[in-house]
Amino acid sequence: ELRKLPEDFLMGGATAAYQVEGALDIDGKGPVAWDTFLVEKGRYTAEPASDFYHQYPVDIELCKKFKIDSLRMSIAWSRIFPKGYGEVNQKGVDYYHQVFAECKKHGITPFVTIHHFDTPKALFDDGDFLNRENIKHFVDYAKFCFDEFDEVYYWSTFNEIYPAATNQYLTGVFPPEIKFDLSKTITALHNMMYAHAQAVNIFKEGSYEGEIGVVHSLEPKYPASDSPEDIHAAELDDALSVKFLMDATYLGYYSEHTMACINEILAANNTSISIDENDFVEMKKAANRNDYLGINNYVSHWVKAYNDESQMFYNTTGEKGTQVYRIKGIGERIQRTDLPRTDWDWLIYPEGIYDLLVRIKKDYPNYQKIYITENGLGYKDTFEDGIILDDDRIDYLRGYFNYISKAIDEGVNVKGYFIWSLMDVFSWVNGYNKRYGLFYVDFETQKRYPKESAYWYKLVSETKTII
Ligand code: BGP
Repeated sequence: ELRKLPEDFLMGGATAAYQVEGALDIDGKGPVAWDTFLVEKGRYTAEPASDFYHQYPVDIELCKKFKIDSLRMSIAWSRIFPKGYGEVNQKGVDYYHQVFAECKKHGITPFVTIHHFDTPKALFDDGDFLNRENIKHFVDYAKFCFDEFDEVYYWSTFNEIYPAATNQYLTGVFPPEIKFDLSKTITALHNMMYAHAQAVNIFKEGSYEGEIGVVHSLEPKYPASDSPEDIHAAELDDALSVKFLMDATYLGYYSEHTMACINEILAANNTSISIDENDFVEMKKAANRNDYLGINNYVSHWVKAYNDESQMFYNTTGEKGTQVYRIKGIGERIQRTDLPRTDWDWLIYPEGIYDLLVRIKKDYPNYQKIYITENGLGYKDTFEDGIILDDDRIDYLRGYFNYISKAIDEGVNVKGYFIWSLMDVFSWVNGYNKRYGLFYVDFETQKRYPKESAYWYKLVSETKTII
C-alpha cells in the first residue's frame, strides 16, 4: 500500500540567491567573496547561473503549473546593503518586492532565507562571523528585511550554519580556504547562533506577522563498528555537527555533554575557544521562540576513530570514489560500499532522515514543527530532445518521502518539504554538472525543461500520495 502525506503538507522548491540570480554586479549589487574567488579558480562563475534575476516570472509560473506551493529563496544581503550596512540600494529592495508580487500573483508562498553563504565582501574581508561587529550588521540587515518585506510570512535567519563555518575553516572548500582550524570553526558556529538568537528576539518582540526559524544541515552519524572507539568517534562528530547547533537553537546554551565533546575535539587539536556566557541570555530567550526548524539533509555518515593528522579531499568533480574525510580527534567518515552513493560520494540512505526526525522529537521536544528545507539528488542528468528521464532522482525522493511519512505517523510534526532544487542551479564547489532541479536549465539559452521528476512531484503534491 502506498504511503500518504498529510493534506496540508507543503510541497516546495528551494533556491538560494547566489546560486540562481546571476546579475552579480548590476543594479547596485555589492560584491561577495565568491565573485573574486571563483574568478581566481577559473573553473566557472555564478554569472548568469540560472538567470533568476530576469527569469523569475518563468520560474514562479512553473511552480504554479507543477503544483509547487512554496518557493524557498534567499535575499542577497549585498543587493540590499552593498557594503553590508549603511546605505540601502533601492533597486535591490525593489527587485525582491517584484519577486514577492509575482509569487502572490500565482499563489506561491515565499519562504525566505536572510543569509545563504553570501556575506557582503566588505564584511567578509573583515572576518565574517569571526568578527563580533558583523553580528550587529547581520541583525540590522535582518531587521531591515522584517520591516521592509511585510509580504513575507516565513523567515529563516541562516542557511546551514555548520557547512558555512566548516567549509570556510575546516574543510577549506569555501573562501577563505582555511583548513582544519577547529577554533575558528567553533567560534563561527557560536557567533552565527548568537546572531540567529538576536534576530529571532527582534522578530518576536516586534509587531511582525509571520514565523521565524533557522535552517540547519543535519547529517546522522553512525559508528563504523561496535568498537568503543568508533562509537565515541561518531559521538564526537555528532556533537560538533548536530548537538552544538541544536543545543544552541533549542536550549539556548550548550549541554555539559556537548561541551565535553567540543573541548575534547579542541584539545586534540591543541586549541581552545572562549564563549561569552552573556550570550546565553539572548540565546535562552530565543530558544522557545523558534516557530520551526528547517532541516537540510542529503547524506548520513559512518564514522571511525581517527587520531592522526587531518586529511581532506573533497570530491567536487563527480569522480566517484575520491572523497577523503579524516579529522584529527574526531574521526574518519568512511564509504560504506554496500550502500549506493552519488558520483560525488554522497551516501544514499533515506532511513537517516527517519532516525533524525524521531531523535529531534525526543531530544528537543520544544522544536514545534519541522520543514525539510532541502533534500534532493545531485546528478549528471541526460538531456535528449528536451526529455530528461531522471528515474534515479524519483527513486531517491520516493525513499525520502516514505521515511518522512513514517516519522509523521510516529508523531513528528513535519509540515512540508522543499526539493533542492527547484530548477538546476549553480553549485558552490561543483559548478554546473551537478544538477538537482525539477526543471532542467539549458545554461546557454536559459530555457527550462520539466524533468520526469517534475511530473512525479506534481502528482505527489496533488494526491498527497507517495507513488
Ligand atoms: C546545501 C546548500 C545549498 C546547495 C546544496 C547542494 O549545502 O544549502 O546551497 O548547494 O547543499 O550542495 P552541492 O551544491 O554542494 O551539491
